[in-house]
This record gives sequence, C-alpha cells and structure tokens, in this order.
Amino acid sequence: MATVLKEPSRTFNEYLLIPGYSGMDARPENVSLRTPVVRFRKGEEPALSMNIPLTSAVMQAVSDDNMAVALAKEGGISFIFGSQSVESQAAMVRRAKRSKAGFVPSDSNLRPDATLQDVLDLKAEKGHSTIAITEDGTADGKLLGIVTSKDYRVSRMDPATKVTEFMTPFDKMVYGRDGITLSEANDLIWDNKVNQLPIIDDNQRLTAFVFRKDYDSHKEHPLELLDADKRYIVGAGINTRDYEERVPALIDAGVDILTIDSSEGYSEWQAVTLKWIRDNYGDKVKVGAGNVVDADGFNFLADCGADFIKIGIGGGSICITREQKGIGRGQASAVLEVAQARDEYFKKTGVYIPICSDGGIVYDYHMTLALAMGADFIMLGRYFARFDESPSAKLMVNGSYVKEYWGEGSARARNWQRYDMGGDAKLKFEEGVDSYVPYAGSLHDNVQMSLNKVRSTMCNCGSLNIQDFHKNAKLTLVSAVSIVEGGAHDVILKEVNSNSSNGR
Ligand code: MZP
Repeated sequence: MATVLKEPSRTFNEYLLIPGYSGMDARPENVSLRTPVVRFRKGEEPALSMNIPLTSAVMQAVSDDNMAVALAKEGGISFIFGSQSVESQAAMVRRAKRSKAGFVPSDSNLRPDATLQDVLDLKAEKGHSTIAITEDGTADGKLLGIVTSKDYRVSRMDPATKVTEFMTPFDKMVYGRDGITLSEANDLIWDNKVNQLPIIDDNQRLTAFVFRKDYDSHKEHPLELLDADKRYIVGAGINTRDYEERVPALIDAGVDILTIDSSEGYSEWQAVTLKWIRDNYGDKVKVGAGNVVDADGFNFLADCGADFIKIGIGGGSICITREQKGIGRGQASAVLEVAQARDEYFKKTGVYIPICSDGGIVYDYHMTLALAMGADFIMLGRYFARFDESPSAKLMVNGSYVKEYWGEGSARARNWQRYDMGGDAKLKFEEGVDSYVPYAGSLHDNVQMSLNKVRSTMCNCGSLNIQDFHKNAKLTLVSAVSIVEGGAHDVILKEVNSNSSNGR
C-alpha cells in the first residue's frame, strides 16, 4: 500500500519565527551571512563559501553574465542558464570571468566608419557615454580611439559626421596595459584627470575600461565574491544529457561551480552525471545536484557525491508542475525534512553537505524562514528577474514598468532537456508559464534592503550567524486567522502601503 505522510505539505507562509534572547551585541552590522556552498569534512574549511546566502536561478530570464557579475559584487553566485548552446553559455561564463573587479569589459563599441548619429543611438540604447572605437567594432578589437560626451556638440554638428573626425585618437589617449593593478589604474586616472582608462594588451586590443566613477565601488561592495585572481566567482547550470561536451567547455571558460539543473533530481540520470564528473575531474570540479524534497532524495544525491543539494519541486512562482503532474511538496516541509537529513548525514559520516532552498520566495521574510529551517543558501528566480541586471525585457504594461519572466519548462524556454523524459514530441506538455513581474530597480539596492531585514530578524532571534540560526531558531505554525492579524487590520489605510507587501 502507498505511504501517506502524516504531516500536510506546508509552505513558508504558514510559519513565523519566535524571537529569542538577544544581547546588546545583536546588531545587524554584527551579523555574518557567510555560508558554505560545497561539501566539507568536519573541522575543515569548505573550498567555496559565499558572503551572502543568495544564488540566482538557472533560468533564461534571470542568470546571464551581467547578472553573474552583479550578484558576485554583492557576495552571492549566479548560475548562468544552461538552456542554450554550449558555445553561448561558455561565452557568457568567459565574459563574466573576464570582468575583474573594477575592470569592466566595454559594452559600447563602434567601428571607425560610424557617425555621430550612431554614437547618439548607442548612447540612448546602452545609457553609457564612453564609446570605444575599435577596428572591427567589438569589445576586444584593436583600439583606435574613444568618444565621450566631451567630444561632440549635438547642436553644432551634422549627425553624419564620422567618429574619426571628433574622437580622441589612440595617440592622444591615456591608457593602461594588461596586468596593471586597480590601484595603479586609479593613479593614472587621477594623475591625468581623465574619467576613464582603457586597458589594452600587447597588440593594442581593448581588454577593459577602468572608470573614475567606480573608484568607490569596492567600498560599496565589501562582500564581493572573488577568486584568487580577483575575478568574480561564477556558476553555471548543466543537464544530464550533454554533460560530456558542456562540462569541459564551461571549465575551459573558467566556471567556478556547476549545478545539475533539473525539476526532479532523485534519478539515475543524476547519479551517472555526477559519476562522470568525479571520474574525469575528481573533487576539483564542484557540482550541485537536485531538486529533491525529502530525506531519501537527499541521501541518494549525497552518496552520489553532490557538492550541494537543491530542494524544491513545484514551488517556483512560474511553475505548474504540481498542477500538471501531481508531484511536489510545500517548500517549508521539504526544507525541514532535508535539513534534518543533512544533519544526520553529517553526524554519521562527518561530511557536511550544504542545502539550497530553491524557489517559492515571495516575501523577504521567506528568506529568513528558509535559513531558519536549515537552508544554507537560497536560490531565487522571480526575485532577481525584477531587477535592472536580469537579461529580460523591461516593458510598460497598464502604466507600470514590468519585466518579462518565464519558466524553464515553458514553451518559450523550449528547454525540453530539463523536463523531457523522452518520447513523442507531440505529447510534450508545459510545466511553466510565461509572465510579467513588477520592475523593481537595481539589484544592489534591493539585495541590501532584503538582507538588512534578514539580519535584523536574526538579531531578534539572538543569532549572529547562519550556523547558530540553524541551531537556535524557534518556529511556530500560524493559523489562518492569525495571518490576518499579522497585516495592517481594522484601520482605514490612507494609501496602499508598499511596505506591507514588500519584497514582492
Ligand atoms: P521562483 O524564485 O521564481 O519562485 O522560483 C524559481 C525556481 O523555479 C527555479 O530556480 C527553478 O527551480 C524553478 N523553475 C524554473 N522553471 C520552472 C518551470 O518552468 C520552474 N516550471 O519550476
């Protein structure tokens, strides 16, 4: 006979935290959100940790190279989407790894035969006023000059004027050479009173810009996540089909960590993929696996050698797997059970395997609950899709700005490798929807705000780091009526207060 679990399948909304004793040192600035990302033995340091417990979802609408750099600046990791060709995914990883902290690959470039009108069009499209003029118009072509707003007067010049007539030519430019340190580059900027410093290689090819305005960037991003060469840490998603081709290409591009991206991970496919990686790379290549929703799934992937394990089936905001297939589990129940399995595995084997709560975060406090329930870190799609840095289009719909957000199991993503169990193409069905999410501005501002709330709640619970929070958090189930009590009630609101549904 079938097994029926005694507890219903519960979600984050059904829980609240009970405050614990907090001493006078329990202040947000004293809270560390540093967390392990990959398995480690008792008493040893994990080979990779994050400075904040956030990762961005392996999705076309969420994680490209731009998002990877933006999130690494805050201290987290993006997993660049795998539902694209091996070449284009590897190119994204390469671009993200090329952008060293403070060294920015040029995103506005023109050929020498371009006109003032082309400059104005590119400036309007990208929003940047520094344009590199390279021989072939690419970001790493031979540098011939630069154009900034100081070089032209729109009211006095013919839009058809060629850039070569008004650009600052290479022989009049101040530039740095590859290998220069950030502090040397900044000295050149200050000594020569320029706003940007192009960096070139031995063949005069452009490699990056250093901007005066970014001088304070490091101070703004004290938690940035860098490798030993001061490049941003970057992740990427893989699948259980073309890994023999994709994994080597991503490693060659410099990826730091991989994750198998699958809606359901308790399978032989994942075991075979993990074994192939271990056989070919040993423990050098770090790879997460999932998704699972119970102890059996966790233990299976732990024994297969996964470096971290993702939890969550059917809870994603764009996900209709539960409706279509009748599988899944409330995210809170799944995290609680897997966290217990992770702790038992640690006790039994001395190996700690970090777990990631993937999907279903609606309010900022859900992040705090996921951590309290035992997650080492969290993966979010909808949350990051709303920011400037996500790859999807920003549109005006019914008078409000929105960004597009679609599931990897939607027809739009056509990511059949993730959901396809084989068989007749005509019989395939969607497990995700195509949608809009409200545009929310910059990643930096939003992440700061969300994590300040997390830190503040951890202080209320008397925990100054995630490991203590796992041990000390006290949670309670809420009743339907007490949820009403939790919002503004029995008052006439003067306006719809955005804070009452913040984090959406
Ligand atoms: P959310 O943060 O938008 O709630 O959920 C993001 C997560 O949903 C992803 O990390 C992934 O695990 C899952 N996902 C992505 N696409 C689909 C789908 O099309 C999906 N069904 O469920």
